[in-house]
Amino acid sequence: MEDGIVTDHTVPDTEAERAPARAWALAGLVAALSGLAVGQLAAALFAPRAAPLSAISDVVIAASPPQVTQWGIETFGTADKPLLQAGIIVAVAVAGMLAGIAWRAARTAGAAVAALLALAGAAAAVTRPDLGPAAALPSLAAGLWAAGCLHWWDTRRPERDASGRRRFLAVAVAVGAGAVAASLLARRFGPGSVEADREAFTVPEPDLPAAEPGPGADLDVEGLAPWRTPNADFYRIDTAITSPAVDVDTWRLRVHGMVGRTRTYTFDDLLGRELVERDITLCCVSNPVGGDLVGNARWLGVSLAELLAEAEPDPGADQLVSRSVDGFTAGTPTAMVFDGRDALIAVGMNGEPLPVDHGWPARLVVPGLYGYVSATKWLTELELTTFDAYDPYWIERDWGLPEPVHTASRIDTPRSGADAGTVTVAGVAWAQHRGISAVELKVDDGPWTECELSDVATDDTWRQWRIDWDASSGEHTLTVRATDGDGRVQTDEVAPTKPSGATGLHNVKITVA
Ligand SMILES: Nc1nc2c(c(=O)[nH]1)N[C@H]1C(S)=C(S)[C@@H](COP(=O)(O)O)O[C@H]1N2
Ligand SMILES: [Mo]
Repeated sequence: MEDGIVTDHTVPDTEAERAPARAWALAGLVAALSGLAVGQLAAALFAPRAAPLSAISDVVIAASPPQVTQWGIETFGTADKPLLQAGIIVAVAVAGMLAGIAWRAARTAGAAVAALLALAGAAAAVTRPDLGPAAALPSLAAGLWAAGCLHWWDTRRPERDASGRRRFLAVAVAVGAGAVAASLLARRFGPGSVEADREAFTVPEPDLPAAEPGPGADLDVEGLAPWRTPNADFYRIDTAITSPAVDVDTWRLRVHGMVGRTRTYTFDDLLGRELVERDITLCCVSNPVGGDLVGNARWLGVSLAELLAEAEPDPGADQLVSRSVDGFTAGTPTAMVFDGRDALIAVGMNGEPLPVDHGWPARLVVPGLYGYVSATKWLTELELTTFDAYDPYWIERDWGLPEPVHTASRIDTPRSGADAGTVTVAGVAWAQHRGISAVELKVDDGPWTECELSDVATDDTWRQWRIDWDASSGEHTLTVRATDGDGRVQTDEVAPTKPSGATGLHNVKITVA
C-alpha cells in the first residue's frame, strides 16, 4: 500500500499493508515533540530545572570539553544557549523519527527507542546537583506520552486513511502546543513558582546604608549607560540554562571545610544580621573591550567576612569556594574577603529582592573581582580550602586564577555617526575597588584630553565621563583611556578575554556629516 485511501477496513498486519516509512517517521516526530512539550509542562508544575530540555542542556554544558564551550561562547555569544536547546529539539525530533520507523518494523524496537530517550532525559535530571529522584518524572511522562501516541497510531491505525492521519496529527500537535503554552504560564504563576516567594519578601531597611553619591552621580547624557543599571537591563551570565528555583524556606547556607566550626544559616538568620547596603559594579571576565557585560547596582546583604569569621577559618585556607545550588563554583582568595572590602552575601538588588535570574535568594558580590571568581548566584555553600586542593568551575576550564579587575573604559555615545558641531562624547570607566581618577579622550591622532567625571561616593563603582567635542565632517576615530585611583593609566596592550580578561583601549569610528 502506498499513500491514499484504503477502502478495505480490515486491520492490515503485514509489512506490505503498513503505511510507508515516511508516514511512520512523521508520526514518530510528532509523538516525540509533543512528548517533549508534555515533559516541559510536567516540570513547570513542580521543578522547572527538571524539564527534559533544561536537564539535557545542563548535562551537555557540564560534559562539554572547555574548547567546545569556549568555541560556542565565542561563535554565538549569548545566543549559545538558545542554539543548544534548538539543537536538542532537533535531536529529539530525529530520535522520534527513528522510533517511528523502528516501531513500523517491530513495536518493541520503537518502544525501546522512546524508552531510551526518556531515560536519557530522566538520568540527566536526577544527576543535577540540586534535584532529587522525582526529577526523573517529567522525562518519563514525556516518554510515556510519546510511546502512547505511537501505540495509538499503530493499533487504531489512523495511518490507513488521510482523515485518520490528520486527526492523529491534529491531536498530537494540539497537545504539544497546549503543553508549551501551559508550561510558560505555569513557570510564571504556578505552584512551583519562586516568583511568588520572592515577591512576598519585603526588602528590609539597611542598618548601614550606602553613601549617597551626590547630585552629579548621573551625567544623564542620551545614549550613556545610567549610573545605576536597572535590574531588567543587568547583564546575565549563567552556566545553567534555567535559573534554579530555590525554596527560601528550606534553603540553607553551609560554611564548612578548613574551619574550626561548621555553621549553617537559614534565610531568616541572614536577615537577622546587620544589613549592609553598597553600590558595587560587577563585570564579567568575558566582557570584550567596549562590551556591555558590566553593570552597577545597589546591593543589600550581610558582610561575608563577618559571617565567615564565625566559622573560625584555618589561616592556611587561602581559597574560599562558593557553591551554587546548581553546582557552579567560584574560588575567591580568602585574603581579599578579609582585607576590609565590602564583600557581601546579597539578598537585595536596587531596592528589590534579588531577582531569580541574579541569584535569589542569595548571592556573593565581591568588589574588585570578576564575577567568575567571586559572584556566585543561588549560593548555598561556602567552603574554606586551598587553591592547590580545588579548581572551581571556570578554573577547571582553563580560565585564569583570580586577579583584580583590569581598568577599563568605554565610549557609549556616539557609536557610529554624528552631525558636525558640538557633539557630547560620553561613556563609563571602571576599576572596582581602586576607583577611577581620570578619563581622557583622544580624537584621531590628537592629544589626550581630560574629560568631566560624574560624582561617586565609592571606589567600588564605575564612573561616567563626558566631554564636548567640536566635530568636523569626515571620518574620525575616538579613543578613550582611564586612570585608576592608584594613578595607573589603563594599558593599551591588547589581550583577549581568556584567560584573565580583555585589555586594550576602546575606540569607535565616527562618520560626521
Ligand atoms: N550559580 C552561578 N553563579 C554565577 C555564574 C553562573 O554561571 N552560575 N556566573 C558568574 C559570572 S561568570 C558572572 S560574570 C556573574 C554574573 O552575574 P549576573 O548574571 O547577575 O550579572 O555571576 C557569576 N555567578
Ligand atoms: Mo563572568
